Amino acid sequence: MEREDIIRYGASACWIARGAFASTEFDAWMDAIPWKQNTLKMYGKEHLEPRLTAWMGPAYRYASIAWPERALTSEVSDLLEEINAQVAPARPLNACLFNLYRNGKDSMGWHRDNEPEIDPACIASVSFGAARDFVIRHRETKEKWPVHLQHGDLLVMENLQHDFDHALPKRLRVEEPRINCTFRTIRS
Ligand SMILES: O=C(O)CCC(=O)C(=O)O
Repeated sequence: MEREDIIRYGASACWIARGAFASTEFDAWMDAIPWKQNTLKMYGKEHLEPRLTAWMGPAYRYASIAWPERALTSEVSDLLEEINAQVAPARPLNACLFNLYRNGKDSMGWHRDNEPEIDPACIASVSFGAARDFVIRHRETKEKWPVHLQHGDLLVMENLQHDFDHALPKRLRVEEPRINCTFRTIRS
């Protein structure tokens, strides 16, 4: 697997393995995941998240959304095992947040994956379907690193959650759906 560095910044790193999972079929994942659209409560108002999501792993909470523990299916366990073998994080990844962007109107705003139960040492995501731009931004300097993620790409963020935010901006010309499976280590 060939690794392309996106960021090397002190102890923080982001790298990508292009097409590492390109032989995986988009439709298989579309059908295998129990997608739902959550409502986010922010400043006393409710908003539908601009994407569908699902969770497998120990109980986890972000913003106003609480995911109960849910066992990984065998397909997800197989993918997780392959990613753990390829990335070799110090503490194995054990959970997955799934995002389905139905088209380019769906998106994810600037955020960090910095909930206390997540080990920030390694977060690894795999994308299937439409190509989309993923952007990383340094929280202080505001420098940005855009990454064009395509079907089957593996993106790994190591110790990136303290100093950097990331986002998946809208791209109104994109008509096709995209799935992103973000594997994390939930500390017990
Ligand atoms: O869809 C993506 O590539 C980004 C997903 C993401 O930022 C997240 O799940 O925290």
